[in-house]
Amino acid sequence: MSGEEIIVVPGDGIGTEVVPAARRMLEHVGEFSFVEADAGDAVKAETGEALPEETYDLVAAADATLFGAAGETAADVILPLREAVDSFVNVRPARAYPGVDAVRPETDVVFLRENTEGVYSGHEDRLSDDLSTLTRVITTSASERLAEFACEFVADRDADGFHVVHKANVMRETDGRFREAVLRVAEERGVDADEVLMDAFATHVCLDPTRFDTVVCPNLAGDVLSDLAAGLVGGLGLLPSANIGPERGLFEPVHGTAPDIAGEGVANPAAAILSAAMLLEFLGHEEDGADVRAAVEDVLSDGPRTPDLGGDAGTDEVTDAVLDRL
Ligand code: GGG
Repeated sequence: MSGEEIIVVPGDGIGTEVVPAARRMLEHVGEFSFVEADAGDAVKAETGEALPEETYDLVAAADATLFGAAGETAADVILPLREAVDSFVNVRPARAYPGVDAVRPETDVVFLRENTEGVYSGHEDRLSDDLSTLTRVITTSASERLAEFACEFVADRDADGFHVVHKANVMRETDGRFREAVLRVAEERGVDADEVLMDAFATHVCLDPTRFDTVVCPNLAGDVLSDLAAGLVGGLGLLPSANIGPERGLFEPVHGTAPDIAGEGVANPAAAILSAAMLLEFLGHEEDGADVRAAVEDVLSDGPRTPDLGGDAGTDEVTDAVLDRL
C-alpha cells in the first residue's frame, strides 16, 4: 500500500479517544501518513476559533479525513468541514451485529442523508427579543445529486430500490421539491423508489426495520432518524458514517462527544473504526475495509465489550482485540 495522506481531526470529548483507536487500525493495515489537525470546543477556548483556517485548508486538499466529534461548536466545525470536501451525502449504515443485544436484531438500513442544506444551512436570525427564525433551504440540484448517488448506491448494494423519507404534506414547498426531484431521478434511472412520511417512518422502522433497506432523507431527518436506528441496533457506539464528495471524503462516527463518559477511556471505538473502514474503501482498499468490518463484527460477537454494550472493557482493549483479528 502507498503512503497516502490522511488528515486526522479528533475534535472534542470521546473523539480524542476513538479517533486514535481508528488511526491505530489504519496504521496496522496500511502505510499511510497522518497529519493531525485541531478543531472544536477546546481549540475555540484557546484561540477563539473553533475551526482554524489551517485545518479547513488541510481537509479541503486531502483525499480523506478522519474526524471524531464536535460538541458545542458542531455548527462551526462539522458543517464547514463537510463543505470543505463538497460532501453532498452522508452515508450512515445502521446494522445490528450478531451477539450484540439489539432492540431489533434484524435491522440493516442505510441512511443517505442530504448533507448541504435543509435546516442545517445556517440561515438563522434573532429578529427580536421574542422571535427567532430559520430558513430551510432545499434546492432541486442538491436533491437530484443525492438521488443520483442513491440510484448508484442501491445498484452496488443489489437492493431493489430505496425509500424517500419526507414531510411534503406539511412542508409542501421545501419537502415537496425534495420529494419530486428524488422521485423523478429514480424514475428516469429506472430505480424503484417508494415514499414514506418521516413521522410514519419513525414508527415503521421501529416495528419492522426489514421494510427498509436504503433510505434517502433531507438533512435533519437523516440526522435524527439514523440516531433512532442506532437505538434499534445497540447504540450510537456502533454507527459509522461517510461524508462523500466528488473527489474527497470525511469519515466520522455518528456519535457526538459523549461528555458523560469522555476522559474515562471506555468509549466504544467500533463506530470510529468502522468509519475508518469506509475511508479505506473510499480510497480503493476494498479488501482491507471488508477485513476490518469482519474483525469488528467478530469482536462484537465474542470479544471484549465497552460498557455501552454491557461489558467492562476499555477503548484500548477493544481496539487491541480488533487488531488481533486482522
Ligand atoms: N461525529 C459526529 C458528531 O460530532 N456529531 C455531533 C453532531 O452534533 N452532529 C450533527 C451532524 O451530524 O450534523
